[in-house]
Amino acid sequence: MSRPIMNTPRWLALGLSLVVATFAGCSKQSSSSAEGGKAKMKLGFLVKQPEEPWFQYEWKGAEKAGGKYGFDVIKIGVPDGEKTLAAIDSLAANGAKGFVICTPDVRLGPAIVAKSKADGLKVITVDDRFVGPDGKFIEEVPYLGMSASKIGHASGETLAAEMKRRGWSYDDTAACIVTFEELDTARERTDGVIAALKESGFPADRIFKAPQKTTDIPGSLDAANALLAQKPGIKHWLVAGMNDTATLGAVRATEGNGFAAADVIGVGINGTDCVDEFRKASPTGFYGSIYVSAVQEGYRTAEMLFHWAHDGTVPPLDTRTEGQLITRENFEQVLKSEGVL
Ligand code: FCA
Repeated sequence: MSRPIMNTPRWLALGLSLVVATFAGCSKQSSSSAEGGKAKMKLGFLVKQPEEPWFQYEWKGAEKAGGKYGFDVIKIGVPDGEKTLAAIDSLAANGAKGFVICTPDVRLGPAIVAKSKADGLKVITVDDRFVGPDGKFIEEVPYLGMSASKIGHASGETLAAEMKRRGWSYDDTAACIVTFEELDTARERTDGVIAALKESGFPADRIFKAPQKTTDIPGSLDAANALLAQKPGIKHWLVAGMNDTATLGAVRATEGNGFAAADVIGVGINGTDCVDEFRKASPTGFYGSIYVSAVQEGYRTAEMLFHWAHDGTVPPLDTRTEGQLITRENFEQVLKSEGVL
């Protein structure tokens, strides 16, 4: 390399060395961290449904932690198993130290763990906990997620209280609970809703499950439509599901079947995916949501992963988050104070 430069005219050699110096400076600058000089740590944050505001807020929280501790967050949407495994390889190729994941399918857990081990990456699960071949949770992988049953209970209690406030009778009211029982956190939430309704005195034989095939609005709309078609003669509907999307789809189904907003009480979970709904000029059947902080979940999991990779602090294996009711009346205030809006 030195020979051609030695034979090059002085002006060109000077120009070349300037170019080399500039590039060296650039790359040093872009990879240096707040700690000074060292390459910035890279951590992945993989989510199953990047189109859901919930997951966008988790990313926001992870980036906040990255800003504080000086690491880069590599955000990847992983809607299926193939994309998940490819994303893990690409993280390893990019020099990442580990990743937080909400997997598209909890049964991918063993494959994700095996690939991460082979690639030397640390893994933390958020929201949806890995399940092993024996059907049990893979407990050695650190997990952070909702206190699902408790949050489901809060949703059911809200339905019961609002029904009471509206003075509806059990005789012409029924509950449509959109379920996705193959996912544990979802089943625990909807079981919690149903338990709370029963505890409030709501008749068990008027609580109907509507299983959704996909966890999006079309999936819950279809599920609720099928149920509504089978249950004529109901005047008022209580509607709930594992998240805002599940409840929103079912509320849309009640509208499509001719129910007025005043005859429907829908309660979601997440509190992040119902902002547009609350902002509508007139109230819909979507009454409230049990808000859980996605920003905090993203921040805390990314922070734990950073400490694990940086100083070897192994994260707690099971961390649960709490929820609070938001409605059209208080959502702006709560979400603003949480830094979501
Ligand atoms: C699951 C749901 C998300 C969110 C999260 C905490 O992954 O699909 O909407 O509720 O749990």
